[in-house]
Amino acid sequence: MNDLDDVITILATALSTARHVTVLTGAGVSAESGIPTFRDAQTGLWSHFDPEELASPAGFARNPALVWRWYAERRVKACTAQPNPAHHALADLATLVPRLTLVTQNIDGLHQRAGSPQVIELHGNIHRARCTVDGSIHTTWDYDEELPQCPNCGALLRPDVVWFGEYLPPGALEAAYAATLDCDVFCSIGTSGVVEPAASLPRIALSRGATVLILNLEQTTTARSPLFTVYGKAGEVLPRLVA
Ligand code: BJW
Repeated sequence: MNDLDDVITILATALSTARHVTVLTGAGVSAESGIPTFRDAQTGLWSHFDPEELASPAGFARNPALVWRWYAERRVKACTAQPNPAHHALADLATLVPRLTLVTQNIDGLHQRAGSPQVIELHGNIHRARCTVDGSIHTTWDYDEELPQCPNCGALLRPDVVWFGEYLPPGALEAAYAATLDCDVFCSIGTSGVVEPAASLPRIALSRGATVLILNLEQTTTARSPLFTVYGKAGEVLPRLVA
C-alpha cells in the first residue's frame, strides 16, 4: 500500500464512516506557518537552543529572564503567524465527522485561530502566563517587563507551558487518553513521537483496534507499527484527505 492516492482513498473512506476521530498534532503542523519545529536537524529549536536551559524548571530557576526573552520572541512569532491549510483542514474535519477530538502538543494557538473547537492542549499555551506562587492564569501581562509579575500577589510569572519533567495540565492527559481509547480513527500528524506521554497515544489507539494514520515528513519512531503511514507535508496531504 505505497501509492499515496490509494492510501488517501482508504483513509478518506475510514474518516467518512468514523464515529469518533482523534487527532494528535505536533510542531510539523505549524511548520508551514513559519513556526520552527523542535528536532529538525537544521532549523529545529533544539538544534540552536538548549532545552535544559530554556524548557526545564531548573533552567527557569537559574535564569528566568533568559527564558522569558526566548518565550517572548516565540510568542510574537506565534501572534504574527497564520493558520495554514493543515489547521484549516482539521477545523473542517470537525464539522464533517460525528465527533472529533483534537489533541495538540503545540502551544501556538493556531488550531483555535483556524476554528477548531475544544482543543486539548497537552503542553500549554504560549499566550498565557501562570503565577509561580498562586498558580493563577493570565492572558495579558506587561510584555515589556523582563520578569513579569503576578497582578494578584506580585510573585514571578512563568509561561503557561509544560517543560521537561513537569506534569501535563490537570485533565488534559486524561481527556486525551479517553479520546484515544474511544476513537475508531486516530491520526498522528507532524510529530516526531519522541516526547512522552503524547508519544504513546498512537500505540494505545492501535492496540484498541483503531485505524491509525501517521502523517509526517519523515519516518518517526511512532511510525513503526501503524496501519497507514503517509510521508508528506501536512498542509498538502490533509486538505486532500478532508476534501
Ligand atoms: C512535518 C512537517 C510538515 C515537519 N508536515 N510533518 C517515558 C519514557 C521516557 C521519558 C519520559 C517518559 N515519561 C516522561 C518522560 C520525560 C519526558 C520525555 O518524554 N522525554 C523524552 C524526550 C525522552 N517527558 C516529560 O517530561 C513530560 N512530562 C511528563 O511526562 O510528566 C510526568 C513525569 C514527570 C516526571 C517524571 C516522569 C514523568 C513533559 C514533556 C514536555 C515537553 N515540552 C516541550 C516544550 C513545550 C513548551 C515550548 O514549546 O517551549 O514540548 S519539548 C517539545 O517537544 C514541545 C513539543 O510539544 C514536544 C514534541 O515535539 P514535536 O511536536 O513532536 O516536534 P518535533 O520537532 O520533535 O517533530 C516535528 C515532526 O514534524 C518531525 O517528525 C518532522 O519530520 C515533521 N514535520 N514539517 C508534516 N510540513
